[in-house]
Amino acid sequence: MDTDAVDIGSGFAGLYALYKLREAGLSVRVFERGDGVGGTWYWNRYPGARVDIQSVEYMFTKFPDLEQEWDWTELMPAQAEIERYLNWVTDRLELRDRITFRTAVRGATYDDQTATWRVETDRGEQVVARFVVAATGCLSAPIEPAIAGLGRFTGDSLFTNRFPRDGYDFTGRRVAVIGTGSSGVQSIPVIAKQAAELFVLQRPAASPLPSPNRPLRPNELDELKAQYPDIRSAQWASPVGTARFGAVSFLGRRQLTNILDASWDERIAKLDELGFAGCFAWADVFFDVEANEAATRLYAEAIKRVVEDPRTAEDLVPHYPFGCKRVIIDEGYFETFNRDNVHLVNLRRNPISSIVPSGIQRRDDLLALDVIVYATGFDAMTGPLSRIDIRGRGGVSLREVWAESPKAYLGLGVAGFPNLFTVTGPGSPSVLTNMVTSIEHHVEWITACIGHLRAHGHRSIEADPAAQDDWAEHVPTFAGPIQVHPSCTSWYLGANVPGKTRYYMPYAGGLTRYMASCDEVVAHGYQGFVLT
Ligand code: NA7
Repeated sequence: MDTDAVDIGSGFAGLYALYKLREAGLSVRVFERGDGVGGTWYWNRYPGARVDIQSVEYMFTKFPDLEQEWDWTELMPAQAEIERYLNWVTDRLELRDRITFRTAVRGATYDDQTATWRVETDRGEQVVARFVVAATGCLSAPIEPAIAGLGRFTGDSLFTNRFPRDGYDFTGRRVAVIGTGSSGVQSIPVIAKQAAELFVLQRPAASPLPSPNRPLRPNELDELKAQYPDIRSAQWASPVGTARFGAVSFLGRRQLTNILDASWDERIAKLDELGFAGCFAWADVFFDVEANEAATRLYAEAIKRVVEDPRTAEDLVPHYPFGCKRVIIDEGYFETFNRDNVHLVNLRRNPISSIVPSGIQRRDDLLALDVIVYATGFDAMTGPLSRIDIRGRGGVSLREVWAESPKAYLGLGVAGFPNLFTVTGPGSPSVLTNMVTSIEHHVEWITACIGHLRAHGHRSIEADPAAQDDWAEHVPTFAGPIQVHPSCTSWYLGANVPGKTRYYMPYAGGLTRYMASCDEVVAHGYQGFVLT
């Protein structure tokens, strides 16, 4: 063996895995395809990129000394500040020299005889390790949009999920943004301020809520730092790993009134009081499709209050249940459509036919452009690993296994793939919680598991297929009628990727309940896993 463990990726998960495994006495090699740390926060450097968790909670929670030294400047930090934080942590914890940058893992093959993995990189290096920790992230496999002629455009093509490192100056240019998920919605207001003309190419309308972001006030951070121990305890007791909600705080509050029991005037009064959030601050909206539709009608009213052109306002109303997709926060998204240089292009009415050298050909017209920005999303949760040629026992391909059924026991391990840990795999709560808190939990569980194997002389651990099936059946039971609604094309369901099995991948039962399940598995001698 060349090393005890290979850790793929150096975002929050990869860095923490490296730290914990090294602390546990393992030798670790980390491969990172970027030339810096940060993972999601390295690649997604598009204008306006920002997290929707409060800064003081979107950081590692297990370093009481270190956290006192780091100063956040905003309530919800932007990409650059998070990337700086992760670089600072990397250096403070002396992690950088274990990371091989600009090197992607291309394949990994399990050898049953030796219970080891042979990991191959795109630079031709081969490393044999007992364990592979896939800290590959949930949203790191970009989708190439299935649009004819993609490579033919002679202007600049940009992708939000691998945006140029030095930024891009849109000044004076005719720009199209394709996609109105988080990446589109966050970047559009910023690009609109620079571009000569901006065309927003919308397939489904977004349903964002205004961001409460602001600079932290003088002394505010000092006061928060003094409360860090309490904040951390509250985070770990919270089902979503965050105690100080921000953007969507009303979602966490218990609502008493049903929208379906309220008159139109009462609904409007809530809108007057809370703005966009008033559309969803009702008890029944997330559990009942009819109530959700009523909330969307109120949302249409909220849009009309902001967007001056009636046809644009109408086109911005979503046609799927609110909350089935990832909730988005925005900074001035709807207001942007009042600018003279911004044009909403409704693809439902007039779809894209192809990309042509001069721009985008739609069924009924040609958009002449200088720049196309693709904000078209990711093959979430399974994509990052399916794109690596991972071969488990008997040469079985993880890509093929997951193509049929994207499952992992506790989201952490897959039957047939011993000693491979999937830090935030399908079946983990990860993306429905504060990612950092979940990552810390998952990594600590994995580290303790490896410690147990070593202490008891085991060579391997592997999910039992029956336990994995039970877990895979259990996971979607927490998703309600809104999350799995037939009109929903969310990446949670894999519905944004043509041909992907439609299955609600993340565990929606909450982090605390999930942690209890993980503890129980351990208490019963790693029940549901086979140890050899
Ligand atoms: P999302 O949320 O998956 O959004 C991608 C958007 O791009 C969505 O509106 C898609 O429409 C649209 N899309 C995808 N392909 C096309 C084509 N071919 N033509 C037109 N429109 C298209 O990705 P984001 O990067 O914005 O956000 C991902 C997550 O990152 C987010 O949820 C946060 O957790 C952070 P569709 O819905 O597929 O019809």
